[in-house]
Amino acid sequence: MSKLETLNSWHADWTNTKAVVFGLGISGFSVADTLVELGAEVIVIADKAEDDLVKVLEVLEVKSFIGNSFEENKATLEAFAPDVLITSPGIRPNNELLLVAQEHNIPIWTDIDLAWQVRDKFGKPAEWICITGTNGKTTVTQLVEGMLLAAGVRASACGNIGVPILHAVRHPAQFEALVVELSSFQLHYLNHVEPLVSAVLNIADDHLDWHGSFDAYASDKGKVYNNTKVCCVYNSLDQKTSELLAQATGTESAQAVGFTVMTPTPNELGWVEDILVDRAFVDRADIADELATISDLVNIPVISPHLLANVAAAAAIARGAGVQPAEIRNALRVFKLDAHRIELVLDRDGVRWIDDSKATNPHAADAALASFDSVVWVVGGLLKGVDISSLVQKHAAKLKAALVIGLDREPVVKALSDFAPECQVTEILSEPGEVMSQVVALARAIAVEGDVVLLAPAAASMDQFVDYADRGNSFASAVLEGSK
Ligand code: UMA
Repeated sequence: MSKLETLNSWHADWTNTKAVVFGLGISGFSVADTLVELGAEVIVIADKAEDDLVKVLEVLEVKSFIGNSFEENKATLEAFAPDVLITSPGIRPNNELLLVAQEHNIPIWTDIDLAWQVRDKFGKPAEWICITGTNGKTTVTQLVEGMLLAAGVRASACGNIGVPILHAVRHPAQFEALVVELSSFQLHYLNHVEPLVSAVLNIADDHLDWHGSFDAYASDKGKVYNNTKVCCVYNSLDQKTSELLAQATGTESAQAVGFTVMTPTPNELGWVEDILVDRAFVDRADIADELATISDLVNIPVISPHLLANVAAAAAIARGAGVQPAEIRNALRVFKLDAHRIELVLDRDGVRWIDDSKATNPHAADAALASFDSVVWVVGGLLKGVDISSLVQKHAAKLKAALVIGLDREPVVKALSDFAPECQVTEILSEPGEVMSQVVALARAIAVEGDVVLLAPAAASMDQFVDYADRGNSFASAVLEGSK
């Protein structure tokens, strides 16, 4: 048995283990901190890092090597000769230092793998419910957490959602269930975990520059299904998700359950008009259980088709984890969406101003555009190697105007001129700090009663904003500022 294989418990002897933590962001710091608590010998290598984190590492007596050249990092890695390298998920697989680690047969983990090994800190480990997909991951993760809490299960949402999974594993609340949002990056590096329930919500082009191709991206997402114990949830209207499930291994004992926004067939959850119906977790194929109705979503101002899909997916996952119908309804009644998800900023003079800054890829923007009829569209940013043409083509008829922001404007403008010739297109050339005030001033001159001014950029935000939240806040401030 190799040394790493013996390190399959919080209570194993980690004291003679040498680990390199590569990357010092949210997850890298949680890994270093955990390894110190376990007694391992740790060094941290990162291209950049916040000063505060580096200072805390000094207090923990962890050596860090920040901003060094590749040659220096290589020498550091080789001299230290670690048993394992734990990378931050955002670091690309073709990173030179990761390639060196591979050449030396040093296993590569992320925080998710370490969390799996040490999940028994408080005795009986929490069950893991693992959720991925191109869009809707965070909403579904939050919905499932709410449904488990409504059922009286001590549950915590964690992972890509922003709470490092090691925080949840080490939390004194001793959670019984972890609802783990997994990104394609985390799944790319994932070794072996055994979820109670797993789900791929949908697959569309995203992060193609990181993964190299759509097939590589999709197959990394599909790893979430491997070794699932009880239930694998797929999207009945997205064939790719069921294909990924068919390719998964170790799922023999798991029930395959589909979700849909249409009328469900046996083994599916879906919507019959405004009723959420379960035809999977019932005693006979000809029985359908009513779980909730649209009117239970009292705190959601804009009910979009993708929200209904997310609710059906969450209900399927929660039912798979043993949550009863009444508890699902109770959770839906109190559920609120996070900010920047088809959020109504202002409804004035018949014009609705909507912030869907979370639409960081065309698939997410598609869901937002599908929710409205006549749109002044705020679009653009970093396209991440993804083609926007089919999105423009699909919604051309409802695009009254497009205000194109961001770095990658050229392909957006081209797609609009090729596929939406009627759409009035304006490129926004302002300095980053001025972008949204110019956008709002132009939109105000164009939009009339019945129109929606929709920030759904189909692109990442980091070229002009800190993140999607900053982009959404900047839009909302400009809208509200001008409306005074
Ligand atoms: N770094 C390098 N070299 C590089 C890249 C990064 O040294 O080439 C180092 C730097 O020290 C940097 C750190 O790595 O500070 C950043 O690591 P990271 O990008 O992996 O980010 P973390 O701060 O560790 O946050 C990660 C997730 N980020 C990414 O996957 C990009 C967070 O998801 C997640 O919430 C967090 O772990 C806790 O699990 C964010 C995200 O944007 C929300 N995810 C993407 C998405 O949802 O689309 C995948």
